[in-house]
Amino acid sequence: MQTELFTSSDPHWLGKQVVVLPGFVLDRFERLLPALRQIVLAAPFRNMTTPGGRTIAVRVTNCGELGWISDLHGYRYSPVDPLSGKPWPALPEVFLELARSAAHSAGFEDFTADACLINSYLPGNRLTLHQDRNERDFSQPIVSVSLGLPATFLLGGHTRAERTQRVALQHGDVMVWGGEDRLRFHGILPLQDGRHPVLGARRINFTLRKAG
Ligand code: MD6
Ligand code: FE
Repeated sequence: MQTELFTSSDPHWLGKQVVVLPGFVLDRFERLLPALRQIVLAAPFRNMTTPGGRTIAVRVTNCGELGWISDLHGYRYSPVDPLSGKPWPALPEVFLELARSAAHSAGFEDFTADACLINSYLPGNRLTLHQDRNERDFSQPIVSVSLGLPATFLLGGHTRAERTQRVALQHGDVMVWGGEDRLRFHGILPLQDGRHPVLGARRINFTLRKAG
């Protein structure tokens, strides 16, 4: 089982400032999982609504000083979980260290995340092409961690119409992107059915950001 072998291989550059670090989190997974469980107990996964009134199929939660939210008033960051009225759970040390070290591997020094958006996908769920532009400072990278079922990530260009490349993301992979690639369109194809030995029939992605 890959989670026991801690298999990782060479970085795979998809653009000037987008890189996949295969298996980068595998040796931290045992510490990461209990931290993730604690977060989800305090701030459960939930479906949010788009500003247009549609339900977002992928369920989300957050940790950190700021959490990404969406409702009829728009997409934005909030220091408070709207479900509980309380601050989001703190960013665990293992997340912060992972973010800093993955960013460093991609050439971004001194990255300090203050927000972490956690997505939970069930088979069939997809994420349509979008840009991440609710953060204040686009010079800061985003560190994205994939756990559970594999997914196909679509990496596009700076306009929605540009062609996309397909990137296979496996359990334990980390993608880091920033700089000139920070505002590229991207999405996730519908999740294929399957079962991960630890996480079951789902994929969890979390993205570490400097939002404020
Ligand atoms: C996902 N990721 O992998 C969705 N956004 O499930 C994202 O939307 C994303 O991976 C910004 C930066 C990195 C990402
Ligand atoms: Fe995104």
